[in-house]
Amino acid sequence: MSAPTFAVVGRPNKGKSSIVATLARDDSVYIDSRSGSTRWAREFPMQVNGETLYTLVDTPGIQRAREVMDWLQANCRDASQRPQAVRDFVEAHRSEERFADECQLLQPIVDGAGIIYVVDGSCPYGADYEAEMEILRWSGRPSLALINPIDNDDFADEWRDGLGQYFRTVRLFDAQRAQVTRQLELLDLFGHLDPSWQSSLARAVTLLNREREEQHSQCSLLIADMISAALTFQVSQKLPDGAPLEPVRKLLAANYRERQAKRERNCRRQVEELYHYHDLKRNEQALALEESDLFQLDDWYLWGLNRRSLVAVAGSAGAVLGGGFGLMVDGATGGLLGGLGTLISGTAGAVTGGVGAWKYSDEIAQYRLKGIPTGGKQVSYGPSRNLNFPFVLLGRALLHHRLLCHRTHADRSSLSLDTELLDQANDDQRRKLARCFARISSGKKVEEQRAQLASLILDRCRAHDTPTN
Ligand SMILES: Nc1nc2c(ncn2[C@@H]2O[C@H](COP(=O)(O)OP(=O)(O)O)[C@@H](O)[C@H]2O)c(=O)[nH]1
Ligand SMILES: [Mg+2]
Repeated sequence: MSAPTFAVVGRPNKGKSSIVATLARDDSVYIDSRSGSTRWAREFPMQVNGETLYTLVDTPGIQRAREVMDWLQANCRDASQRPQAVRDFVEAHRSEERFADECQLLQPIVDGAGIIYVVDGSCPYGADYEAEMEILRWSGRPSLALINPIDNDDFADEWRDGLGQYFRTVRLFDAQRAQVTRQLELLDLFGHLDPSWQSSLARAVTLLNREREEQHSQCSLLIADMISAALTFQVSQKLPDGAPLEPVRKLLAANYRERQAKRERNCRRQVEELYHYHDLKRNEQALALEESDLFQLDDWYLWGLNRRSLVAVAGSAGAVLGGGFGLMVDGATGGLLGGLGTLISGTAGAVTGGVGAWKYSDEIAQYRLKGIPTGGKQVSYGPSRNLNFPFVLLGRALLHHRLLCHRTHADRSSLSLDTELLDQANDDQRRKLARCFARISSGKKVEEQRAQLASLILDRCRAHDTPTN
């Protein structure tokens, strides 16, 4: 059984190529605001694991419908001859420049493709569209019409009435913003247009759902890995006796920051690949870590936990870790800068309530200094004991995932991540997350904790596919 083919047809600039990009999940489909940029019909197969589930054909815009219709009427005796007349038209005009676009778009239809007719819901309906709809009807192929609300859906109702005269099935479908569930509904609809497509498209829906679940699952592992690595990350540098500490300190912090940023970028890229985005431009500021106000407690609510949540989280993380998350020797930075001898490390005492958390609040990580046998000292920076740090990483990764899930392959704007995070977690989820983070930080049952973290993230990933309208 061969996979169905759909020809996407309509006037120039109505979003045909956008619909192809969205439904074929292909960000290489050419989309242009200039009309008439598509001159040739081009096939885009939708594949899952190498199997083609259906094929979409992007076509040039219809421009000479009236002339085509005149020819058809002049060359057809009765309604039974109409599909043949359309075939004859293509045969007779194939080599004519004047009808090149029309022949290109009618060819896949006479070859057996189903028809997806696309109009713009922000432009008024007009009788001048009727010739092209009539031609499509003459072809006798199963068809449906999509109203793409390019700027708005102001004229959707009149389009529905007009289109309804020519197409049995008419749907509003936002070519650039339709969420996955809407896309799958459309496939299901195609399955009902022609009995011979039904089983192929039912299978397509099943496989696409399965693939989506697999993508979310892989994605949550990628994010969990990124956070785990970030939590245990440390940079260090040898310091000869008598050498000044300050330059090394700066260098380490810069190195730490750069590598954390790179880890995040890699994770974003891998997640995008997972969802078949190969060419996505992304605006995201690297985490400024220690230099910005981002990690000052008062601003954290934008990214991670606010004071109240932090108290809840600090308690449960502290309970897990006992002394491991110990209070810092006071005056972290001041102490280190003031005298080389001040070793900063965790000492006894659990984080109790919020107090300990406040202490960590202004530091993303601490420096440690220890003597080495061959002389000199080893300065290290990290791993981060900042309770909010993994929440910030998670928040950013989930924002990226959510935006990715809510976008289509037709949208060529850059993905802007510099927006406020919406923290959708409740206190219970936060506590669970905090416990995972704390255990990973302290090296306790890391594999198990990472799997647990991934499963907490997976729930959030799945939720991003819940339709928003
Ligand atoms: N805002 C918005 N723009 C769209 C939408 N669909 C298409 N466009 C834009 O309209 C122009 C033409 O789109 P395209 O898909 O190339 O139309 P085609 O000529 O019919 O293939 C492009 O600039 C698209 O970005 C949509 O749903 N929303
Ligand atoms: Mg196009």
